[in-house]
Amino acid sequence: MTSKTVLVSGASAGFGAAIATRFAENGWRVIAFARRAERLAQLVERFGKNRVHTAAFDIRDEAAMRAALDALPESFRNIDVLVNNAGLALGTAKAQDCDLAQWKQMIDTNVTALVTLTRLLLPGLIERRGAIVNIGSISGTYPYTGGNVYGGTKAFVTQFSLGLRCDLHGSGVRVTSVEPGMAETEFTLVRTGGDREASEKLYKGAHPITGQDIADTVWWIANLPPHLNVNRIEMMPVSQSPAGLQVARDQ
Ligand code: NDP
Ligand code: 8X3
Repeated sequence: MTSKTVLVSGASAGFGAAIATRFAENGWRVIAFARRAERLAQLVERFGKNRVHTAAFDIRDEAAMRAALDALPESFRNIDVLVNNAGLALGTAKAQDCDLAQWKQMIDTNVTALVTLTRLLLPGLIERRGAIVNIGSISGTYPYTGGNVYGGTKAFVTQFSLGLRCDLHGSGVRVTSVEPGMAETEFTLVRTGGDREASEKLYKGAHPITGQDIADTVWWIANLPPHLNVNRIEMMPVSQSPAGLQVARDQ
């Protein structure tokens, strides 16, 4: 059993819950962040307070983030691995029809909160020659109609991850951007404002990526020998592939 510590943002559902569970099952101490306290409490019920520490707050709230980090119990303070997973897509409308407030929420969550948490943890990660795993998306590489700002935030995550690699050169800190395609989580429920039918329809018969698949990947990355850095991983379900360009013609 290891005595290492991982911090997982967005650990109340989907990828984050699966990642937190995988690390806790394998003896790591897990710090789990998200807004829904009752979901985070399930991790504590399962693994106990010595293994899992939770903090329920909105990751867009920098003061709350700082307070949560300041309040970490002594045994959880030495974070070895940061998994920047909290994030969301809101809406699928074309840019010209989008709600500006939703765009700002995606940027605040997927970009601003991610860089804030990273910046606050960098000194400790450098001290411990730790690792950062950022959850990007194929939407940051392959644009699709209605992906607009969501895809933009994920392109940022990929490029920020690569930039961190440059800045952390020689520090021993590893940085990986994990960029999944279609995965069945609460993602589409959130994106559609709770439309369960739309969510089920999207994933039906597609054999999408699962939270377990992502947990396997992050677990593998975190446990690689210290001389190896996986820069980027792009993954899709076999059923999904990129689909070409569109042409608007004169009528
Ligand atoms: P889920 O909706 O299942 O989980 C999202 C997690 O992020 C939840 O734990 C949620 O917690 C947390 N979160 C969202 N907003 C906030 C906030 N303001 N403050 C704190 N926590 C927040 O989706 P996924 O597991 O699919 O998504 C995880 C990551 O994976 C996201 O970054 C997403 O963009 C990315 N991704 C998802 C793909 C997919 O197809 N599912 C594919 C590629 C990437 P709570 O609501 O309790 O706050
Ligand atoms: C989620 C994958 O293709 O729905 O990031 O944007 S996709």
